[in-house]
Parts: sequence; C-alpha cells; structure tokens
Amino acid sequence: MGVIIIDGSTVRDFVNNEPHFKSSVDAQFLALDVNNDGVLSRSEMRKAFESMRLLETHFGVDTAVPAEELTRIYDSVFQRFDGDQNGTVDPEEFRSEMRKMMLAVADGLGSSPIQMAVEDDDQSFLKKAADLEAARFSGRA
Ligand SMILES: [Ca+2]
Ligand SMILES: [Ca+2]
Repeated sequence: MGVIIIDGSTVRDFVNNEPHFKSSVDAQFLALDVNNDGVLSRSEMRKAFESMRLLETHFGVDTAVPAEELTRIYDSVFQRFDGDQNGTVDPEEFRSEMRKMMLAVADGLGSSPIQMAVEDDDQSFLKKAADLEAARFSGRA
C-alpha cells in the first residue's frame, strides 16, 4: 500500500509511449479475456472497469452509486468500446478506446496533481503511468 501522485502529463506520457502503452494494454486485454476467445464480452469488460478503477476517476463515480445506475454506466461504456457494435470488444477496439479514455483523464487532471492510494499489486493504468514516470526519474527509462 502506498500513495502515488499523478497529473495530466504523467498520464499523457504513459499513453504516448507507444511500445509501453501497447504492451500494457495488450497484457490487460489478455488478463481480462477470461475465456480466452480473443474478444471481451460485456461481463469481462465490466470486471475490467471494476479492477482498473477508471470509472472512479473518469466519471466521478463512487461506491454509493446504486447497482442499477452502475449497470447503466457500464453498458454505455461498453458501447463506446464496441466500435463496430458487434457485441464484443476486440484488441484494436480496446486499445483505441483506452487511449481516448486515458487522454480524457489526462485532460481532466490537467496540471493539478492528485494523490491516489494504491496497493503494491495494483494493475490500474494510473499506477502504471506513475511507475513509468518514477522509473524515468530514477534513470531506468
Ligand atoms: Ca472473452
Ligand atoms: Ca466490436
């Protein structure tokens, strides 16, 4: 358990580091594709957002939101990811929408850093972004 501090440029650097971003997103995709069919279903995506905690930062959703409301939000997010509306999210759709979402998060953060509590094994992209920046400061990236 620790605290990371991130701002818009932390997130933007992460997204713009193409090889790093792609490998992070692809790894996330594989981990989320529980039944290994190469695409993400609606329920697989829902688990994704719960674990990545993107909704909390991007939409300002907190745990007090009623379950029906959460389901409605997750449905609308799924539809944004499913660009060709075929009912599943493939790796390209996932990557392109993750990029858009992360950049939207970056715009939202701007130059005002926020503190975020993270577990050591946190797999959220915000944690990865902070790790990348930390590695750069210490000369490892
Ligand atoms: Ca799947
Ligand atoms: Ca699709």
